[in-house]
Amino acid sequence: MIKAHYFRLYIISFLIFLSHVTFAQEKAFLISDNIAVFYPVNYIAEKHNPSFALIEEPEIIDTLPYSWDIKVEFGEEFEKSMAYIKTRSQTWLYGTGESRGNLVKNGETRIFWNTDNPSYDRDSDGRLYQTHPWVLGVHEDGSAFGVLADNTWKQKLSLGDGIVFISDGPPFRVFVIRAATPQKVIQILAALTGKINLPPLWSLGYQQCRWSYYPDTRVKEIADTFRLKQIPCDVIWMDIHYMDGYRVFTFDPERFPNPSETNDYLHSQGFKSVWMIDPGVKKEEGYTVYDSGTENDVWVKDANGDVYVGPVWPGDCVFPDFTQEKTSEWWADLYKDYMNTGIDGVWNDMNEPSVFGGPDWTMPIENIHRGGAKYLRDIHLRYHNVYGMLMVKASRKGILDANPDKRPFILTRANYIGGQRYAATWTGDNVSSWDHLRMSIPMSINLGLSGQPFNGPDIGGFDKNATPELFGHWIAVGAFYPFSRGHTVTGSINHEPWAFGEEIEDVSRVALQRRYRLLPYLYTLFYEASVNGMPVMRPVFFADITDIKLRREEQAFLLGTNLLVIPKWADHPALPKGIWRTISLVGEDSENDIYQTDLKQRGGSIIPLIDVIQTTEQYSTDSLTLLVCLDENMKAEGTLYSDAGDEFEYLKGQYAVDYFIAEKSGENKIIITCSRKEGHLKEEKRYYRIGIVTDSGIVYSEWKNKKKIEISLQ
Ligand code: NBV
Repeated sequence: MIKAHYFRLYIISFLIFLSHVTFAQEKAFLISDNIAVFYPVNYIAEKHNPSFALIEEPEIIDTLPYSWDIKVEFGEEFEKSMAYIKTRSQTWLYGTGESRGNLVKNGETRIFWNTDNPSYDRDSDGRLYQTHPWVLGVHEDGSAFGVLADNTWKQKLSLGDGIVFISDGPPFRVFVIRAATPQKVIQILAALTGKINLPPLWSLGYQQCRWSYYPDTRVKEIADTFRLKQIPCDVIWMDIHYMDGYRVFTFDPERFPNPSETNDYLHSQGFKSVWMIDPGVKKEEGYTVYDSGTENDVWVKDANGDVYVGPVWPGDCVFPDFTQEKTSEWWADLYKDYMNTGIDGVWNDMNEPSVFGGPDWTMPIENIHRGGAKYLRDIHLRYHNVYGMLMVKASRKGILDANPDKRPFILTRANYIGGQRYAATWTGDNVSSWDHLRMSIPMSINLGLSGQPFNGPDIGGFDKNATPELFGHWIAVGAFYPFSRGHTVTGSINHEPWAFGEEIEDVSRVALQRRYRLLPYLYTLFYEASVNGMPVMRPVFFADITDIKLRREEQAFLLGTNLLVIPKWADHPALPKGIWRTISLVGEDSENDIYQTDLKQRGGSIIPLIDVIQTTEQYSTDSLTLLVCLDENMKAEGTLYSDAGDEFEYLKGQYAVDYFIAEKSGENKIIITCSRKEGHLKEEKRYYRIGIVTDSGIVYSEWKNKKKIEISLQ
């Protein structure tokens, strides 16, 4: 109640504030047929850095044509810079990155100020760990646009009447994208801000975490239990308790006396390991990371020019100033010995940066970042929202330098739009509650609609204890998040798939077996994301952009274009018209099962499956099941991307895109043809089994070592 009251007051004062401002539209240019950039008249280029969001500075091709209908007007008031974009009355708004609440963002107001926000309730203004000053708009007819404020400063976004950005920084430019479909807008955003790098295949497997598994024998026990219970899993995570007194790049001599041996053990059981690194470095002479950082003069300074000191886990800490190139190089170098212990992936946490007891739970906005050849010297207020992004950029470089032949995997909590180029993300410290389970779906979809396809929440919920029922439902859905990791807070009950009794253990096993069977399809979606920026998890309305009844659907979601995931608890979900047939992947009967999500395959599609495996180390497409769901014309098609899984040879052509097509061949017969479309990967002698998806189940053929397979339909 109180929150709602304050929110109303806030909106009223905001509207009064806006009524004082006169907006003026200024210089505008075309960058391509679909992209325009708008500059306020008082834009001073020298006050801006090279864009953090964009991969490169785009070239202007023309002035804005008169017909361009989505315009940006600028204003300034009370030392704030503003941009306003009028929207049509029937416009559905999405995006805004990591945000709680509904899928559709109309009417929302929020602050972009990366914030350590446990349980998402530290503030009522919607701030979370990341900043994506980006809004996707969809008109009634399905045509769409996107608005990107190229601005790192603390800013407010209001979606009450049109789209309004109000920034604490100097006047900023705004990019506007227009296209026939929202899918196209997302692809153009990706062309501007970059795509994910193709992740290692293992990072698509299920991952198990808690704050924290220790000592090393407990880590092994968790790994062994997965194998013993035959629950598929690829990664075990090491949270902060592995460090020696929370000093980054160290290992506790008692809990983890021999990290290489721990990693070797995990590897021998087909697991990878991910270990945490935070930005705060313990201020302690004699600690090599602190000493070398001090020697290299890498720390953020306070307003008086002294090294800024703020408390985090290890006590008093200093913070690398990643705006200086030398700092990023120094930081990257730290990963060399660290990765040598056999660590596979890195988890950058607390990188808003979070400072205990600091103003807004971070460092003072007057702190100084010194910049250098590339970036301006300026206060923290300018750089706060890109601190995490700059950190993961440097981490990625270090990890790549240490293991040049492996694809880096980094998970980050804080980021900025475009940061998908460096790291995957999760949605921070959610709660073991039904609300947060439900909210995880629109959160994840909107991150995907903001350029970050590789994301997911903590399965089971982080804070508090999950109940068996909640955990069962969460893992049933969580098996289909792009990033699929179970995690929980220190002091909570155990949250592993077997921790809630036999029934939920079975539910978890089936859910994860379904994910692993779908890996060829999932890996192909990640490949697509790395090529054109399309999200892996998509809103249902992408299935039919003309059907406005789908625009608010946020319980069900799409994986790619061919698979619809409908949680058991979805209440009257709005589903797309046309042929969508339920599929069973491991013998589950989702119609009668009380936990497993309903999976529906789109008519006209072919989905490749492998058999159930326990780890992606066993991944092979030598035997492939093709689920063929015919459309009304008895046709279907699908693709499969393959490569070696964890190196860069694919960039030199060592990959394959296979194309499958099913077509009618005479009365009651169809022919499935498999052909290689792209890539130089050596063709294996592959065995295929065709599964024809019907309304009453899947009818399987024999395994055949052929590229053309004829099937008789009953
Ligand atoms: O490192 C401990 C936790 C971690 O488990 C969690 O996932 C992060 O979001 N970390 C935050 C710091 C403590 C938060 C209370």
